[in-house]
Amino acid sequence: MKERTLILIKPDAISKRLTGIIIDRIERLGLDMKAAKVIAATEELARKHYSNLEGTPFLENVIAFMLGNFNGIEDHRIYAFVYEGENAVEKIRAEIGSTNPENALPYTIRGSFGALKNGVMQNCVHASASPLEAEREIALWFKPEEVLK
Ligand code: IDP
Ligand code: MG
Repeated sequence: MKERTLILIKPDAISKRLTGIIIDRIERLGLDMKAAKVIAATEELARKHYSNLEGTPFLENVIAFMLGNFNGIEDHRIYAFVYEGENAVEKIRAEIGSTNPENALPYTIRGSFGALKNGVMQNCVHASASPLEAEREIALWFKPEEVLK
């Protein structure tokens, strides 16, 4: 089924200059980019985005990480994309690999470039975990008119 998904290139990947290689890997999945922006997340946006982590001991570190204030990362940018295509959610989740970079298969994005640092999984990329989550997240990061039909 054709579906949409939200991809975020996180501050760790941006500071490591991995943007090009990550977009290349995503493009090779055969999905279509429908929206793109450079954004410095507000704390409010980061907390809404990661509302599923409420109550976990690592939430505050994850928020700081997403704001570009963690482990010496001094890059506050996030690159946000909407991609669309057949089974987009599953295809991109397989390409990025497991949440913990230490468990991610070596050829995945997180397995290749991620790091576990001071208790935070600096895993380069966010991708929505389900079509329902994707629609919620796309509405957080984009206005409807910013996403091509
Ligand atoms: P996902 O990014 O693979 O969908 P989620 O469980 O939604 O994984 O967690 C969101 C983000 O929170 C992860 O990408 C990672 O940066 C961080 N995170 C998740 N679980 C842990 C943990 O156990 N320790 C430290 N950071 C974590
Ligand atoms: Mg998730």
